[in-house]
Amino acid sequence: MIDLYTWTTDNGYKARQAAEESGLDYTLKPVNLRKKAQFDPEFLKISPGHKIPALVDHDGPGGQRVTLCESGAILKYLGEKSGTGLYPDDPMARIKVDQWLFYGSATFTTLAQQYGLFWGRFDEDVPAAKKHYADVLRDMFATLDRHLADNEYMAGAYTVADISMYPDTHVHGAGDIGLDAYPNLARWHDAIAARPAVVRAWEPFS
Ligand SMILES: N[C@@H](CCC(=O)N[C@@H](CS)C(=O)NCC(=O)O)C(=O)O
Repeated sequence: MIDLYTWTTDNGYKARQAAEESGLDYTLKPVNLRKKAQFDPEFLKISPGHKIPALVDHDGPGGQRVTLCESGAILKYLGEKSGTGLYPDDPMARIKVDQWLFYGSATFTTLAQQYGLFWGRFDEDVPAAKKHYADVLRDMFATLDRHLADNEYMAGAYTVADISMYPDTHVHGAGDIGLDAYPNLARWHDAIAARPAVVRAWEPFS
């Protein structure tokens, strides 16, 4: 059984989507970031940098207990453990999945979060930063749109690479940036949004 520590943020939804797609048994453990629950000493043992998502797998490799943080590592772990092809076995297929999974974790979400910070959460109005991150987000949307013109998904079949970029595309595609200028990205987004596992992953905590 897996305990999945998460909250209603982009990285949190990535982990929930991967857990739902994996078909593995898991228990949702909400970590209320508004109440600073990520600083609970017990949670810090799992996620030393006080960030969701994180997981505990009580039946990891060799039956051992595994703790893991970082959404990219969690997506890869769940994809690999599930044997569903979400993280493929074929070394050639993995190379491109890794490329886009790292892009999603290290570049896309990290920069999209700065857009969200300056446009939605910063008390001070900083026009230069707002313009910079809006340009950066549009450039990343254009990058994905060009790639998806010739590819159904980011790296062959539907994989954790797609999961790593869906939440920020979903959130910002519904906002001021929109998806109208990015038809291939919109097609990809809508196909993923329709997946039953994705619908379940975005349901409110019960
Ligand atoms: N690189 C990390 C980033 C995780 C992250 O930024 N988590 C945020 C929510 S999306 C968080 O837990 N923030 C709370 C904090 O930093 O105290 C990942 O991909 O998992």
